[in-house]
Amino acid sequence: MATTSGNLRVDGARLWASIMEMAKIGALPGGGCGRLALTDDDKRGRDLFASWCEQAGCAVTVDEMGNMFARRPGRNPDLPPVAAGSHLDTQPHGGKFDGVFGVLAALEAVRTLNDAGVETEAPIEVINWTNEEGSRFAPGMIASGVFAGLFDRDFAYGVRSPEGETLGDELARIGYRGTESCGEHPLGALFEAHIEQGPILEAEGVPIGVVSGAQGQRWYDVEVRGRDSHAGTTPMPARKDALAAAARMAARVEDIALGKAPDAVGTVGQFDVSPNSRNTIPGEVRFSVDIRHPDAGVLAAMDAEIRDSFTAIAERGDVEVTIAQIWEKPPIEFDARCVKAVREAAAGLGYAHQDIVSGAGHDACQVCTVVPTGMIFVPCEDGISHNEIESATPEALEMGCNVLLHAMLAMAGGVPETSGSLHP
Ligand code: HGY
Ligand code: MN
Ligand code: MN
Repeated sequence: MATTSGNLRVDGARLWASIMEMAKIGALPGGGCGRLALTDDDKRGRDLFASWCEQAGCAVTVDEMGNMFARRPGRNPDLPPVAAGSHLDTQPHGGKFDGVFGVLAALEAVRTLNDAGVETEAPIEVINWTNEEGSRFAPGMIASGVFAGLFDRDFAYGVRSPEGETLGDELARIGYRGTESCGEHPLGALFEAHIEQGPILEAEGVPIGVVSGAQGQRWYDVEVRGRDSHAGTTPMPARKDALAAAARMAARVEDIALGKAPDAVGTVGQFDVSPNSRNTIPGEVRFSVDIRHPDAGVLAAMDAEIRDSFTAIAERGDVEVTIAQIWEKPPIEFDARCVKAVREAAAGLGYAHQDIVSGAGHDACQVCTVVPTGMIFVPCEDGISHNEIESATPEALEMGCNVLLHAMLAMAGGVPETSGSLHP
């Protein structure tokens, strides 16, 4: 006899155990995970995820970008599924929870429905999006971006890693270059549960973030070209020192972000020096720039300041600079019905909750342009993420997973008389 879906609760211990099991793949000495997109470890994580989904009675399909969809049938197979998911790829020194929580929380929701014998009106799907992080293949959120029509598939296939491999070749190499056209897979609604990756919820003592939207961001590749020459014999005025100029430019990124406090952030994450020899003045430096702000106009102003100041620094150093913007993501707002379903689920469970804007980018921020989408945040310790020490409590993850389950049920016709439902 199926229980009414209103009193369903997930199995927090099972969710935690699955996250810890996944964390063994690409495990790092500092306790985190290094499962870069489309590496053998990513394949191992995908294979484990697919086996769990099949054990839960789901049919798994893979599209051209390697996005994985695990489908749990509903009463009406013609309705577009209500889905939830995130990503299994990590940063080089990533944590156990970024992305993985969202994928395995969605799987836990399916496991809970199975245990309770609850049949939803619409199918339910669990999704793993390819290459959310964009660390090995930039830009990030590229596969959810192709799904949303924001990137062309062949552009994505041609993106190269720092070692020169293409995304398309690596996808085929690990056996996850599916045949389903990316973007054709119908979705009725999408949810993504994620750790906040920032300090707000923990500081407020609030267990659930009802994510209203996300800030905008721009990514750049910058190249500074000077001239290799001898560190001992080249007088200072005669130098074309690419590193001295690039270092000033990197410092300007921080200054420009600080100048737009409190909301602007600016980061130089990659910095490659050539020939990288202690007694040769560097002739070439390549570095990345990541700037973010909730307001598109302020982002545009930061862009102008970056271009002006980098040009002036290059002239002063008698070097050349090229600034290539490789990605621009405007600020987004999530679908009001999905946000409401998240808020009502948290309230129905008796969990304190607050609205929050995401500082991080997520696959949900791409897919929301074509599918009604919502997100749920849970706190992480000290707001630290993209770091092996990333930490969240089993209790916080269980609460976030319960909210995810009930938000999905509200939209999948699993719970009648819910205002947000797509399937009355
Ligand atoms: O960069 C981001 O915002 C995401 O965490 N990958
Ligand atoms: Mn993430
Ligand atoms: Mn991340």
